[in-house]
Amino acid sequence: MIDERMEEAINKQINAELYSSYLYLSMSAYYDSIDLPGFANWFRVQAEEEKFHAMKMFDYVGERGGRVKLGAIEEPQLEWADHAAPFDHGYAHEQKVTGMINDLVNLAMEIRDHATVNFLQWYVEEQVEEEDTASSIVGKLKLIGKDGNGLFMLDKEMGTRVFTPPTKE
Ligand code: OFO
Repeated sequence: MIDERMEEAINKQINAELYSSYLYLSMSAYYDSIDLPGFANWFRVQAEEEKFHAMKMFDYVGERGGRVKLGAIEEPQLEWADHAAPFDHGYAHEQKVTGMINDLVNLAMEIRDHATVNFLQWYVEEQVEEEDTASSIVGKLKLIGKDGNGLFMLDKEMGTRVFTPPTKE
């Protein structure tokens, strides 16, 4: 049976992951509105990934005899200053999420919930990847600057991303 404090903290994180999904979906809509369909696709796939992160926790709470409690999801930002801004925002957001995951691990350690410490390792690794991916696109966008051809090529590349659910373990 999961400790009540852990249950509550994971429930909050489920909300945060769903918010991430909502935020990235909003970025997808923004890119669609400025005619960068590849970027829009990339964030739509990213939104799916975030939903997967939430559902993995959703299942875990159930497996441990806890109760999932869903709360309201905050309204995401709708507009950004330019085509590069959502990636700066996304990178900063992922760093914030890494902090949240670390806090969850700290709590699990503090209450000696080894099963949850173990479960959360998947997220610890996932956050390394999430930050790395976001920062590398931020870097590419800086290199491209105002070069229209470069942006066109990157948009094309981003359009090829497809969602593949990560393996369960
Ligand atoms: Fe769920 O990793 Fe991004 O937010």
